Amino acid sequence: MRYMEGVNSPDDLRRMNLTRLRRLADETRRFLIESVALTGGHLASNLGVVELTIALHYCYNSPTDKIIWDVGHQTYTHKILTGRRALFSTLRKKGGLSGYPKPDESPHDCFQTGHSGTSVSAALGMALSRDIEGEKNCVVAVIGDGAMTGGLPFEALNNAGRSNTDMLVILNDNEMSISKNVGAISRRLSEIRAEPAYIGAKSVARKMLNCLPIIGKPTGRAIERMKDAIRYALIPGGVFEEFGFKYVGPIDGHNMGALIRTLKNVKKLNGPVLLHVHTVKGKGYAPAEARPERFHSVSAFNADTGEPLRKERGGVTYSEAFGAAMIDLARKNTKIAAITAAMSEGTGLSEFQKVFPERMFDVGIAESHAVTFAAGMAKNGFIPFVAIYSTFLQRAYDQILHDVCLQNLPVTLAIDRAGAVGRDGETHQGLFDLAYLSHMPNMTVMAPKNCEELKKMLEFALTLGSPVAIRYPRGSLGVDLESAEIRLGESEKITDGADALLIFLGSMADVALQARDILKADGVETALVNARFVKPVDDNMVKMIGGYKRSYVIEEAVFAGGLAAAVIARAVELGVDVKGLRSLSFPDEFVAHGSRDEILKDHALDAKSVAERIKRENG
Ligand SMILES: Cc1ncc(C[n+]2csc(CCOP(=O)(O)OP(=O)(O)O)c2C)c(N)n1
Repeated sequence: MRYMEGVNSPDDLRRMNLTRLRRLADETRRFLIESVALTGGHLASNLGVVELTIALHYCYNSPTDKIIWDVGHQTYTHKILTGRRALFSTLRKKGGLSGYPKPDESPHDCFQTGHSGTSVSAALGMALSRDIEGEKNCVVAVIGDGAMTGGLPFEALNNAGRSNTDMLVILNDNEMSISKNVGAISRRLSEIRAEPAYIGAKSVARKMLNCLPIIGKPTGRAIERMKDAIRYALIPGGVFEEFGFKYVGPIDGHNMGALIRTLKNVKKLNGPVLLHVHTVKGKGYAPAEARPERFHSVSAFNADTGEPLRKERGGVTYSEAFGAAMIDLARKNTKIAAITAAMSEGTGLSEFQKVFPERMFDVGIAESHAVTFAAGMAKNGFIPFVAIYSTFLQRAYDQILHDVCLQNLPVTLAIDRAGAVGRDGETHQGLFDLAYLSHMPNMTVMAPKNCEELKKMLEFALTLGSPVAIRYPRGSLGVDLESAEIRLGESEKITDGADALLIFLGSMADVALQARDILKADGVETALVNARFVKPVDDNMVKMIGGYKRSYVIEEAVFAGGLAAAVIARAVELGVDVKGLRSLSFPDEFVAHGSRDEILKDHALDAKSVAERIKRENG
């Protein structure tokens, strides 16, 4: 029998010796590869933390002790050890296991994550409130070196370092974000890992610490303080010590014995401690070790070769079209620059990076900074395009409002993954961007119906000389239609129809066209309009509503602040009767994981449901 089968909770781990724990790590790694090969999911980050997760659950008593996983994409071993191994065939499927920590799923998931950089703040909140209550549990944040390129972890370190509360931050340093990590902190970490002086200091410190009793009951605060002092004095942790953390490390994150020994020792230190663990992203699976960025998030693949089982749904993706259009634009205009927040691959900018390295900026996982950085460039005469996923741009609300819109700067936000993103679930749905953008003065908000129209919108953005947001979905959902010239605040009529009016926004073009065809076959003639603009919304389009008994606005976003809301607001101003208007959008709630098609169907936003509703209400 595999050791894995006998582990259904962290308690089962504590009955195992080191040899068995190591065997368990091997089995877990094998299981992860085979399981993710079938379902898809995040692989490389998970393979990197197998030993660390086992050691953490061995040394800490979850859920009484709190382990907070930054981003949360690396929690598969945590899920396996906390009784969810049998659910792995349902990973990221509708109704199945989430790909991220989810308190609804298990008491061991003590904090929901999905966006990077939140763990240290949350851990500090838990630690300080614990202190007020006089409770004794431990709080641990596990954060990657990629996440440390963001500002939030440093705000938290700054706050925690002076708090003197007992908490542990584990820095899981694998030298990678999704791609190779960037920036000064990353460089400093590699220096710490490499410098022999540090290694020497570490072994001196270890010898001295070994002379003192470290296992068993503490023998008094004096010894503890002395140990702390030795450690603090001899082991340089650079920036972390300045923040007021005791720095321990770097240690090998794949050496189970060292991990357990160190965690046990660290538990005895007082105040905030940062443990620097060095791991290998993709560890133990050759294809993932060789190309960790490709195995960061994968669809189903052949476990023997690492090759994908299916090709992605055909056609050029919006991200690819964006990247290609950017190269074209940058060739014609030397002031154009591209900015990404650690997602050059995902946003389609890898090729731009090669062609125009001096005009491409990967700022790390720092979306707020990306936007204000763009504002600075724009103020200096440049024309920056900031490519960020809809869900992550939520981070930059004030920077868009206060730094870009207030100064009316020519910054274009290229908002990728807008709409229902599917398997990543609640934390990643791109359903809120219209809501957070459409009320900003000076902002123009657009959405294209296909890649060709995206290119036209990017060109059009250049002519405006003011803030622009263009939102487009994941993949290649566009419809095969020509695009008329773009004019500010003008929609595009696709078909006439006397029975009902269906206005669609960007990514819902395919659903709208299919619904129109179903209705036509049933004898219902539907007029179709491509809204193009959410802000400014087209007055003529709004006025069309007055001519129909029933009209519909369909969009891949929440109702509040979206196209339907904008249409209604404008209709009130224009005196257009909107009694017959119906909104087909997402409700005021979080949308869980599932495929995009399933999510649309569950919200009656698929072509069949839309057609049935229009027919029912117009029959
Ligand atoms: C705010 C935010 N921006 C971007 C992402 C996309 N993202 C997911 S994981 C990741 C890299 C994280 O690197 P690191 O923290 O080092 O963890 P690792 O994957 O290396 O374990 C990125 C950029 C995110 N989750 N949150």
